[in-house]
Amino acid sequence: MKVNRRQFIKIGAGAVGATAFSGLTTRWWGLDKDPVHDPGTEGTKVVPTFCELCFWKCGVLAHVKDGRVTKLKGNPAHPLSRGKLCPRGTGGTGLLYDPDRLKRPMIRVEKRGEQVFEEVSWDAALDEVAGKMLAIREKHGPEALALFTHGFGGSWFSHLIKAYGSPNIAAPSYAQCRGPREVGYWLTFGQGLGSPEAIDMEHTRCLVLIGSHLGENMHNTQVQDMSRAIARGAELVVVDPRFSTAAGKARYWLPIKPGSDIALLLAWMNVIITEKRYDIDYVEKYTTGFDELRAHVADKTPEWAYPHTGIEPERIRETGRFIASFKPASLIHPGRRTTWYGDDTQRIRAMAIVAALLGSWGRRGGYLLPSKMSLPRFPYTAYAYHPREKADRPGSLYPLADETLASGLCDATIPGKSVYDIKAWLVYGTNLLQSLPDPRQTKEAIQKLEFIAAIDVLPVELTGWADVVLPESTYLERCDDLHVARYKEPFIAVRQPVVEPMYDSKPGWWIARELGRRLGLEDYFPWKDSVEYALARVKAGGYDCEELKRTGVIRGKPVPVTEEEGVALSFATGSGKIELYSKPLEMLGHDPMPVYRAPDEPPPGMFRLLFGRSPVHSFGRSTNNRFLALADPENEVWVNASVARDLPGLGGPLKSGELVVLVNQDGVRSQPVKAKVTQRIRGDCVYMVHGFGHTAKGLTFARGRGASDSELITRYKVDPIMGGTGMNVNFVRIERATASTT
Ligand SMILES: Nc1nc2c(c(=O)[nH]1)N[C@H]1C(S)=C(S)[C@@H](COP(=O)(O)OP(=O)(O)OC[C@H]3O[C@@H](n4cnc5c(=O)[nH]c(N)nc54)[C@H](O)[C@@H]3O)O[C@H]1N2
Ligand SMILES: Nc1nc2c(c(=O)[nH]1)N[C@H]1C(S)=C(S)[C@@H](COP(=O)(O)OP(=O)(O)OC[C@H]3O[C@@H](n4cnc5c(=O)[nH]c(N)nc54)[C@H](O)[C@@H]3O)O[C@H]1N2
Ligand code: SF4
Ligand SMILES: [Mo]
Repeated sequence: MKVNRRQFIKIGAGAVGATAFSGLTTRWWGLDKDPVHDPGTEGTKVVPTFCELCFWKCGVLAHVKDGRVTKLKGNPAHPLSRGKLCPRGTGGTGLLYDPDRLKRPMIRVEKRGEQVFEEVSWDAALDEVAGKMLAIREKHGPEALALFTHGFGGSWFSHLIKAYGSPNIAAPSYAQCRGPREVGYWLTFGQGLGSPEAIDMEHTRCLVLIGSHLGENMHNTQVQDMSRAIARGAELVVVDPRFSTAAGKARYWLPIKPGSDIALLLAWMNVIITEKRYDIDYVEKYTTGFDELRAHVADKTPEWAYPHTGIEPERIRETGRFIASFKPASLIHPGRRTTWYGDDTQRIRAMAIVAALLGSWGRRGGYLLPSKMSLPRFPYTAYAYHPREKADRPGSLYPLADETLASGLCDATIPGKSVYDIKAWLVYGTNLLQSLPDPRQTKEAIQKLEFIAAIDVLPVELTGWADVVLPESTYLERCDDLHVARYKEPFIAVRQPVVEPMYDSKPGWWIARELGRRLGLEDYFPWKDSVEYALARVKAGGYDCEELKRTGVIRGKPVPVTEEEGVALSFATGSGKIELYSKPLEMLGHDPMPVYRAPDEPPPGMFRLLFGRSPVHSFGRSTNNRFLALADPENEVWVNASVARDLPGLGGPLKSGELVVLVNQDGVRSQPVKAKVTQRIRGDCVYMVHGFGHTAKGLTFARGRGASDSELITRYKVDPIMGGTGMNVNFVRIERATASTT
């Protein structure tokens, strides 16, 4: 689609706003009343729905005029958007009208990965997929098929695959994202955080961000809460090897040596305990293992932590005291993508233990106790019982993992690596070649498959390797299941079709049902369409369907969420208390309390590769979005300014804007990418935004723009507690791009 001049100017203004963000402005960019990305005009029809540009699910008011979506605004009635969207959400029309969208079903005609397909009818494509699924079930059993799924529409396919009989369903949002966090908090407090996290950033007096880079990570509600808290005078402490956007707002920025957070956290515990700055009554009443913890950290002084973390003892002492002075309204943000170094569950445990010492779990300004509205499930035939264990962790290697490991299912596809082999993949809404570590290994696994089908909206790297590609309608063209949120304010939200599906795309519910019919599973799809399905659930729950359609959301009654509001704190751990000392970890042969072990040092001349988010992009899913690309068309590699002056082998100082190639420890070379020479990062690491450097032919805009961190992540450290893949363990050297590499 062409972007007209007016839109361009408005979006261009957004890019200016982005630069100003880290400066003096107190308004968080992109969440202002007049969203900078707002490209369009008022509609003659406004349809409430919810966003899928990321997984946060903000409420959207979609304006429609003459059959086109003209503007996306935040729904004021929706607890996650409160009338505002993040820049990605406002730019959602850039996906709907992306000229590169998958338009028709396709069957591969050349070798896998060559990206040569033939367009076919839906009947031909569905017959092919169902035929292969029946053959796999016949030959190897249903569990030989794995479903990889990410995104809200994936629920239809999870249902299909459970009915088909496979337990192997996984998303990269667990073992590659928040898995260690869920397990670390669950081990400590008996409960994970889930999504959206119920944390009271709005009322916190001191927010501590350990790597979490809110402001670049644009989870809308949290950015709004952080912005309000700061406007109210709340303090911010940021621990990050890089001067993040949030660091620009912070009282303290601690430029920690990558991978040494456990040392800092142990030293904070030392200060808080030896100086009796913890919440004595809370610790007495609710925790177990305090004496062991006190002994464990007795020698973990700030002086001990200094050489590990690079943070001066006085700074550690001062910040430890500072954070404790706001207890219990002192919030250690739990983070989200916590798969960093392989010791991640232990780092999260250390964060949770500090939170417990501060008494902030279940307290105002700390962690809230969320609830969910009750909504009956649709009455389906029960799934048949299948006795085989999941293939992702043979012999229950990671008994504490509470979801399936996507990386484990990929491993199990290489013959002989698991209790049985995975032979076929169905991939819904996840670009595994960018989201699983070591894409070389993912390709090797794909080559072993008897069959692979992908359901996506864009021709990404992964769909290029599929045998059959099924084009889904975007979130603005379909209705999905209801979002029943477990949150501080419980609510139920609906995704309604805003416009008719474009091209020959079909909504996921239809694709799943049509496959179900061909597999003899029609009993599991006893509804006409997803609207009938959703309304049946709403009616069964006793809620008002008309209200939901009109406003997009039904809000539950406010319930108490803190001890101050009358909730009696209880903990679903073995001891019924907050476990500072973890017996389950001890029984499984792990450290019962976090122990610091130094990560490997970068080899001489190399730098640790770190990565994160652009405020206007979601992973690789939005880098082909022409609207969002106007604000951020390509990524850059952040290189420390002092280091850039004297890089080995470069024959002269490196300047911002020069093209470089990163070469990792295994000799893998990145695409050429611009250097950003800056004081805002430590000298032992480099940093880039994830999701660029696409190679898929069909992404005519994003292809070849910037570099891909994923290509360089050929190594990872597996978390021995839950199987997460720590991905911050790769090193790169920097070469100037030569004519032959550009
Ligand atoms: N190297 C590296 N790896 C990472 C990360 C990283 O930062 N660096 N981050 C990790 C994290 S935190 C996460 S959560 C995961 C995320 O991993 P993924 O979920 O794989 O994220 P994306 O790469 O955005 O892939 C999403 C895919 O969904 C498609 N899609 C978008 N909307 C729809 C839709 O409505 N329907 C369908 N069917 N498809 C749709 C997009 O076109 C794209 O192909 O990756 C993890 N892996
Ligand atoms: N705009 C936007 N927002 C998003 C997303 C998106 O794609 N785009 N994705 C969403 C998803 S699924 C997730 S999981 C989150 C991810 O966002 P977060 O959970 O906030 O961040 P991470 O990816 O874990 O970490 C990135 C930050 O950690 C710092 N870091 C790296 N190594 C270390 C270390 O050793 N110690 C410390 N203290 N810091 C370190 C990096 O410099 C960087 O600032 O973002 C969410 N929000
Ligand atoms: S945070 Fe942004 S991209 Fe994510 S759901 Fe909300 S508006 Fe959409
Ligand atoms: Mo994530």
